[in-house]
Amino acid sequence: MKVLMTGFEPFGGEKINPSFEAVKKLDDQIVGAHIIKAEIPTVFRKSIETLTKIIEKEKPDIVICVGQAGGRCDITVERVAINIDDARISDNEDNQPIDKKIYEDGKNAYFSNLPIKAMVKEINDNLIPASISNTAGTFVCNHIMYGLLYMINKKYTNIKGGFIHVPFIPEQVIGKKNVPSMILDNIVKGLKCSIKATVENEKDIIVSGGAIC
Ligand code: PCA
Repeated sequence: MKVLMTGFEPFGGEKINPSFEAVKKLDDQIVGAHIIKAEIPTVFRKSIETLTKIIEKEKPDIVICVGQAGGRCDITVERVAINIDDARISDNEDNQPIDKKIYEDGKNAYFSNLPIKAMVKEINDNLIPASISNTAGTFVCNHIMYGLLYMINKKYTNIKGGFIHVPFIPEQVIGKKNVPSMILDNIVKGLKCSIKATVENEKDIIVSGGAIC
């Protein structure tokens, strides 16, 4: 079993991105699965191209992309990616698409095919806060999640794939008021729990993870 874990380059003026910092620290072997780690440019299109090349080379069974969601207080397992780029800030190569479809021939949205509820449960059972998120935003994280699920839908139907957002780590919030953070070790543990849940749950569990608003 091969699991590809990706994190992003820093963006938006940050010096580090906790997503790749955490991915880098994962063991090479988790619950018997071989873990491959990669850093993805925080750039529209190029992010999907980079991911595609790695998938073609490594042929993973599972792909979990990870990104920073500054301002969120827990680890959020994303449910859905939508077919739109709408960038509030420029990416790392000064692209700022507004209301552009990611793929003209793609569906409006694709759902993660990871066992998202089992992932959240496993993280919470290990005493780390996590929840389901029903929006990955409209920046590069939604973009790559959509690109991954488009690829899975069209070509790599055996791959299980999806996306996790992680909070800032404490060093990023020094001097910022009322901005939550999570220590890197807990983010790493959370990712490890997600891998375990994905490897061990062919089908998702049925528990509520919904939100009223
Ligand atoms: N977070 C951004 C893009 C890269 C990252 O780590 C996002 O949430 O879209």
